[in-house]
Amino acid sequence: MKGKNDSLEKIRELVLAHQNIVLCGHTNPDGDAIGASLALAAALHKMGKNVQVLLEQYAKKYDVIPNSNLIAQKENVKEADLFIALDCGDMGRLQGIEDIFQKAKCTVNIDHHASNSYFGEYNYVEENASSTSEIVFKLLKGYLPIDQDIASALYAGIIYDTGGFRHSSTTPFTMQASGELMSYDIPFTKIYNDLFDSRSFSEMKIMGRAFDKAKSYFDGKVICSAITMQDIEECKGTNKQLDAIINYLKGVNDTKIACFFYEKNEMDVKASFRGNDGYDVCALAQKFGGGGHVKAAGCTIVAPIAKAKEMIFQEIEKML
Ligand SMILES: [Mn+2]
Repeated sequence: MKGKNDSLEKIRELVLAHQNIVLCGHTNPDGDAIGASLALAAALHKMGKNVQVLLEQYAKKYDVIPNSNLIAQKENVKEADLFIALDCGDMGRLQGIEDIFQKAKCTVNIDHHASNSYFGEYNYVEENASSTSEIVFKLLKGYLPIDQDIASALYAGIIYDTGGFRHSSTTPFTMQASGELMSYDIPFTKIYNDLFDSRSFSEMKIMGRAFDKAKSYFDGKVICSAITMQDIEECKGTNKQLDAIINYLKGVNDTKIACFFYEKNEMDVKASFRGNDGYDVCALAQKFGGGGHVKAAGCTIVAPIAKAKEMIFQEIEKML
């Protein structure tokens, strides 16, 4: 599956050569997808490009990331001369906008997921990068504009994907880049607090529900919880408020693999996984058509929760 990378120079050339540019982050966007997309969009906008960003609606905590005015509704998106997918591991992550991607004159895929399928005409995938935002920083630095808002967006993306510089994907370069971004006088305390330590009342209630329903399996090696559409409704929340739960499950002492399931709709169950050292949950997710990183991955399964869980647990048992 591994493809060949084009250079960042080549991608800069493409950006300079095109005027109507559409950017998009993955479906159900997270801090990195939003940060990378809005940062690159703002830089291109500053250069006088016509930029439109496609991002699905996201949780309020991400409002700390500037330049959301560059987000366009899908219906209003003109034909793209250049389409840049950010933080998308495969075509499936471009949910609902594959048609715009396919009609674009030129396509670029910038990402850091190990499972990336090199679906762009041009590709830059660095699986050792902490985040797509870190790659966008490299793309911009010294060549394209960076200002306080762009720096804030990139910093937000980096801290989001590294869990605040904790995950093993954090490198000396991650810290150098973040230090440099900090020098733009960004509100780093607010960014951190908004991303990691703020939530709506309904989100807190859903978290409580998920923790209450959590169960321990395989002598505590696996912690699993599941949330139904009914749970979400009873807590007056949405399924955009579930991101934080899995990390708490993983934090239970001696957990090897954490699983979190939720009902996306009547048909589909979304499964998220976290693995501790030596447990490759990306390989697990790939068995069900998903992907991600070695220690953090996910997939969507067309089955009721109980059935999805049974299928996943059959695979997990082999891994333990
Ligand atoms: Mn990412």
